[in-house]
Amino acid sequence: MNTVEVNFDGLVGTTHHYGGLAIGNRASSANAGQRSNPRQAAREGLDKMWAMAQLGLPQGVLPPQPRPHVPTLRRLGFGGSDQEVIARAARDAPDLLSACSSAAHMWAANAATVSASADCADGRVHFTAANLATQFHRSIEAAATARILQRIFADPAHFVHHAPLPATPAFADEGAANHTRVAPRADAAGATLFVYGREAGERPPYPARQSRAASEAIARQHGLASARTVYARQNPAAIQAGVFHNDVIAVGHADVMLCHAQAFVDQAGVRAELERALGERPLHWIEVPATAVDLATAVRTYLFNSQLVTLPDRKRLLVVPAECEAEPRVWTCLQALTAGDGVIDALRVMDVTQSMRNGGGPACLRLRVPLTDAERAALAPGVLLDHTLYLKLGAWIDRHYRDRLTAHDLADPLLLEENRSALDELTQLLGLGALYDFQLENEK
Ligand code: SUG
Repeated sequence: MNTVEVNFDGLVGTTHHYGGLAIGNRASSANAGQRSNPRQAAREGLDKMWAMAQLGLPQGVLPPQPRPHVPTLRRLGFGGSDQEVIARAARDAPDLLSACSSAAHMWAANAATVSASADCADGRVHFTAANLATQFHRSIEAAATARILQRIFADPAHFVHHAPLPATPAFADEGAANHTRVAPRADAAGATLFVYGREAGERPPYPARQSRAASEAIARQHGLASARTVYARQNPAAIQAGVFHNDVIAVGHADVMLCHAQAFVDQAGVRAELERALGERPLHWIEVPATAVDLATAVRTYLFNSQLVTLPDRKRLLVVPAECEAEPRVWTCLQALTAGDGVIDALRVMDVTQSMRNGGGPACLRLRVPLTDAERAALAPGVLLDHTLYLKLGAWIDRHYRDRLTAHDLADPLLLEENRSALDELTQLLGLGALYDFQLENEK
């Protein structure tokens, strides 16, 4: 049984903009109100997916969600036709229109927590779509995310879907960005690391998004063995410095954990627990000291928001954001990491600037799904990227995406029509059938 980690990247939506919406996310605040380029953003994301596919890695595509999200605006009291809803929101509450237009679903690392079948008691792959309850603009994603995942991973013989956890602070859940599977042998049971920012009832003075109770609930739902499950608390100083998700300060893959020395509370204890959870099997724990890269620089460059992947020739590649190359201290550190004992063999620089300006690096854009050959064969057939689909998606982006967008443009009623016709065509390109509310309503 051959198990491979399949990355599913979120395709950027047509309304990608800089709303300054995400509390605790430095890049989102710093770039609030800047003009965005949705076409470039979507292109960068697609080119990243294609670069990974060309390395011989299976690469999946997650479709974007409808935006502006008219049903949410209606729930908030804006009435009339869809166009009137948008016009009223633009006039009376432009911040709500921005939140309901956010393309934040592109950061698929927050879409769900996914457990490999080898780790789950019933031998199936388990999914829990994240409620993203901490930030209003992201909480809108959960229902559509759950539906998209159910459509792509539809076969109940292989896949189990759990409803998002109750959307309340006690169970605030940000998905795979705070969840890491380490598994020296991908097809044998691995260890699961859940990282949380706060306990359920706590209201710390820093913006901690993930609650421990949420992670514990997911571990129960997925049937994870408690002896192989570890809970680690984020270092409050890291959260304060802008580490709003654990994947901004640590990345784990296979038998490697790469993290900053100030990632966790009781870091040595976390390491020991993870090693114990893995049993005899070795774990390469690589720690970058603050003297080499301080927290602020790690957050600015997103050094740890890298994708660590195993190539078909078994070599390990670290895919880092372009911002790392521009910062000499970080680049030196990365050179040293890859010059060593062969744990990480090579580096690849990826340009996802449009996403980075909203605090989303290469690792934020992808959801990892470990799949056996049989599970992979059970996927919806049209979502894995090949050259034909890459070309089709590129042409689709060129046809439907604007090359500039400001907060002011969100009031444009044409944007909704553009989004719907783009998504309508996309569901055909990906062979997913009617998927979105606006399509299902039209079918009635
Ligand atoms: O939730 N940014 C996202 C970035 C998510 C990154 N994901 C991971 N680290 N896995 C967030 O903070 C900004 C949207 C805006 O301001 O327009 C935003 O939502």
